[in-house]
Parts: sequence; structure tokens; C-alpha cells
Amino acid sequence: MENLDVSRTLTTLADLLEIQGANPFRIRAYRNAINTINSLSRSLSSMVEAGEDLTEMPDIGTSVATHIVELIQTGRISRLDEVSAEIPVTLVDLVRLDGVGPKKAKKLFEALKIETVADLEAQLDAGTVQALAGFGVKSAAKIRRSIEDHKKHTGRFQIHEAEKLIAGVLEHMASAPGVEAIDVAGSLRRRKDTIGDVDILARCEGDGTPVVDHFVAFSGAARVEGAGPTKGSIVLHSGLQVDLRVIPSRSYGAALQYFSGSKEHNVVIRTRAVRLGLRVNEWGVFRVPEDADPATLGKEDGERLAGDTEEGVYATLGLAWVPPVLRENRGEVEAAATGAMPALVSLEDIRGDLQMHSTWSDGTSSVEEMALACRSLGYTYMAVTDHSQAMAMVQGLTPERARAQWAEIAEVRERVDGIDILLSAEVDILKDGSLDMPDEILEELDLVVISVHSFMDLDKRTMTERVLKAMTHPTVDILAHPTGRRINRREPFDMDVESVLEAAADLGVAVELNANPNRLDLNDVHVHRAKELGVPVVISTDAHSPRGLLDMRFGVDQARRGWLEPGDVLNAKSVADFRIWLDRRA
Ligand code: DGT
Ligand code: CA
Ligand code: CA
Ligand code: ZN
Repeated sequence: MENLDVSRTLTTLADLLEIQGANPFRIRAYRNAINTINSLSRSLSSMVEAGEDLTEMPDIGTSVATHIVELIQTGRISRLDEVSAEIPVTLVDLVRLDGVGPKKAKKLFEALKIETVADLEAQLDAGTVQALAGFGVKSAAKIRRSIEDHKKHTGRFQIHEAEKLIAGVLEHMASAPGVEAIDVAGSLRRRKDTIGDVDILARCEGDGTPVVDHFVAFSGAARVEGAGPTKGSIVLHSGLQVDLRVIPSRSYGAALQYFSGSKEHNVVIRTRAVRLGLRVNEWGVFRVPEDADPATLGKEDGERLAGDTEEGVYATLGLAWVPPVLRENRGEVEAAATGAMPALVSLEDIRGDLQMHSTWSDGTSSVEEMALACRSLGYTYMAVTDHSQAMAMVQGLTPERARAQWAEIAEVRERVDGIDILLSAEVDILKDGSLDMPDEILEELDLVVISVHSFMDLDKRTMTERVLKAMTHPTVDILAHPTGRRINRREPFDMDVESVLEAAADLGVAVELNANPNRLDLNDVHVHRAKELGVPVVISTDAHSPRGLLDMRFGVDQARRGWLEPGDVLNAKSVADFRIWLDRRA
């Protein structure tokens, strides 16, 4: 079982206890323990297996430790079973809605028997919620808006969560009987920013039943959704569903192609096959006699032309192999047919990281620690981009503190060689589009990164004008996390991205693809548009610790989904070429 499964289960318990009206100190203790678990670098399962005392970790008390051990050993927490016998588990979805909270959730349940978000929506429609004391029309409207947001997010996992959660399943499947290979397919293989469910394939000849049996016996499975001779489906404690298909070698490539999707890509592939007089399905590529009756045609009838490898499937259709990240029906099939497939950027191409925070603002590590970490990743340049003073709650840099930071950076440059440390800052774009640093500071910075962190609910025109105005400042180099989205938490703000990208092209400003898996902002589609307009894209981690620097790969995956090649990525330049770009206005 993964740490994330443990923390999600404890969160459910804490939410339910809070609805029940438990002692706030107990609830706080749970939340603190959950924070500890979320920042843990070791696996709780292995600690429990080794018999370690979990209470030696910060904020883990005896009762939480007992719950964790029980969950890992048995897959259940009896306390959670008790509590959920009294109040429906689905109420936790209500609590997480903006404008509801534990007290209101309890009231909605007791007064109106509302158990789910769908119930709540129905009763809002009927007007019964508005009539309840303590609710009213205004709060009902707020709740309705957050239900809309909730619907957009519900059920999808962020890529880094899905990746962590599936690791244990893959490890478990490594010892499945008769299995020669396991591969991840679906949206996770395409490296989408969010994942509905995870699809995995097992290569195995003969009866798949023992493989499926092994799969559904995974100790981290909260429930089994289905099990048959060729497929099985489980749901992990986190709510993530995992689908397994067992496939023989002769069809493995075709199945991998089919189940990697996307559906839209597959439709184009199938149509192309039909035009060539062929049939593609998850079993292979077949030439079917023209007079065959489709109604009686078996899955593997006809002359088999391909199926054991993915390359073979594409080649039979006259196509180059298509990297999974591109399989979204955005022109990739045409590119594969005409030899115009892009040579996508890869993690090895990245030479520097141009957004990170140190202890000068909200980072956990010193400039020197960040520099050493960047150097050990093989980077030759980096920018320390602490916040500016508008971010007072994280001690954003005042002009005086900026100068003090430069003095420290000068010292670090003396001590750490082999990497260029640029003077920089993540300067807030204020409400009126001006920048949160005086010109004399901006002019001395090597790299000016700007971004919006406040007044994010402006209307589209005002927000667009605000950002455009900020970009015209002649010192600006990079517009960071341009749309402000927080995946599954906050929608992108209302802004005309097209106008912003066009302005970036005109002004010589680069745009960021923030690699933090909570952001991935700009997204793949916008990044593709930036490429078309000739706007350089910077893939930066926005790291707040050395570990955060490792998020670079998530940014690179999204850049690849946006068709970026090394030449499109500013921080794939050598340090010399990057310096030339910095001097572009000189
Ligand atoms: P997700 O799970 O929502 O993040 O997205 P996917 O792409 O993983 O979708 P999923 O899990 O429903 O199905 C996995 C792949 O299987 C999908 O990408 C393509 C293939 N597939 C599933 N159903 C269909 C279908 O009805 N038609 C076609 N052409 N392909 C399908
Ligand atoms: Ca899927
Ligand atoms: Ca699926
Ligand atoms: Zn920021």
C-alpha cells in the first residue's frame, strides 16, 4: 500500500470525525499526521513490515500509528468502519465543497437527508436548501458554483499521484504467474496531466485466470470491480481504479496500441486502416476478404499482418511509430505518414532550471543548497526566483532584501563552480499590471520572471490587459505559470491566452511551462500554440526544495505533449546560447 493511500484514508476518517463533531484537537492531530505522511520519503508499508515504531516520526501519535498499522496489515481501519456506519462516507465530498464545511454537511444530512453531492444539487434545484436556517440564497449560489468545480475534478487523479499509486500494483504484478511483461497503457502512458483510471497490460500465453486472480488479490485493493479470464479491475483505497488486461504475445503490440488510446487517435487509425482495406483491433491488423460479412466476422479472422509489436501495427498502415504523448488526434497521424514526426525534447536536453525558491522567501533550502542540487542534476545554469514583497506572507523580497540576497549569491558563486547562478526574482504582477519591484532592481537582475498571485477573479478583459501591460515592461523575460491553474483545485483564471501568446511573440517574452504536477501551466495545447507562434517555452520546476527540482520530468512530458522539440525550449540552450538570448534586446 502506498503512503498516498494511507493519507487519503486517514483524511476520510478525519473528515468524518469532524462532521460527527469530534474534539478539534483530535482532528488537528490527524491533519498533522497526514502532513507528516505526505512529506515522507520512505514507504509506510515497509516501515510497518520492518516493525518500526511509527510514533517516532513527528506528529504521529499512538492512535494514528495503530490505525496505520491496521490499514497496512488488513486493508481496513475498524474505527473508520464504526464511524461510517453512523454517517455516510459520501459526506466527505460535501465537506470538501467550498461553502459547506463539516457543520453544514451535518445539518444537510440531518435536516434533509442529503448524503451525496448529487443529492445536494437536487435539493438546491428544489429550493429546500435555501429554506434551511443558516443557508439562504447567497450561500446556495456559492455552493452551486463549487459543485460545478467539483464535477470538473471529480474522479481524476493528478499524474504524480497516479504514478505513485500504481507503483505498488506494478511491483505486485512482477510476481504474477506466467507473466512475461507488464506495461502501463491509457492516459498514464500518454502522460496526460490528469488520469481517470490506470490501464495495465500483462503479456501471458494461455489462460489468464491465474494472472487476474493474482491481480485482484493485491493487498492495496479496497474492492474488486470485476475478474474474468482476460481482464480484472480493482479500486485502490485512494479511489483510483486499475484495469488489467491479459494478452498473448501475438496480439500484445496491437493491444498496447489500442489501450494506450486516445480514443480519438484510435478512431483516425481505424479509419485509415479501412481506407487501406484492412481491419485494426486490439488483436492485430488483418486483411479481411472483401465479401466477408462483418456481422459474423471473428476478432482474429482474416490474414494477420501485424499484432505482436506496436511498431508493426503502425508500419502496416504506412506510418512511423507515434510516441504515446502525441496520440491525441492533433495531427500526429499525418506527421507519421509524411515523415514529419517531431524529434521531441527529452529530460536530457534540459540544461538549467529557471524558477526556484530559497529560504529568502518560501523555499526550505539555502541558495547554496539549491545550487549544489542543480549542479548534481547536470545543469549549467539556474535562476533563484524568490518572491517579491507583495507576497508578504512568504517574506517576499523588498528591494533591500533583494540586494542582500545578491550579496549572498555572490559568495555562493565563489564557493560553487560549474554552474551559473542568475540574479532573478519572481516579481508579482500587481492588480493594475505594474511590477512589484522598482526599475533600478529590475534592471540589475539577470532574469526577470513575472507572475500573477493575487486578484485572480478579475474579468477576462481586465485580467488580459493587466498581464499584457506587465509584459510590456522592457526588462521582462519570462511569464511564469501564465494561467494560474492548480490542477483539481483552482480553475485557470479568465484570460485570453491567445492574445498573451501573440504579445509574447511580439515582445520577445518567453512563457513558462511550470513543471510542478499541481500546475503544469501552460498546458499542452497552449504550449503547442506557443511553438506555432515562435514563443520560446521555459520548463521550470518552481522548486521550493532540492527535491522539487525533480519535478522537471513532469514538465518535459507535458512539453512533449505540446510537440516541443529541443529548439523550442529556452532552457535546452547551452549556457552560451542562453546568455545570447538574455541579451536579445541589447
Ligand atoms: P482516462 O482513463 O480517462 O484518463 O483516459 P484513457 O485514455 O486512459 O481512457 P480509458 O481508460 O477509458 O481507455 C483506455 C484506452 O482504451 C483509451 O485511451 C482507448 C481505448 N478505448 C477504450 N474504449 C474505447 C472505445 O470505445 N473506442 C476506442 N477506439 N478506443 C477505446
Ligand atoms: Ca485510463
Ligand atoms: Ca480504463
Ligand atoms: Zn509563483
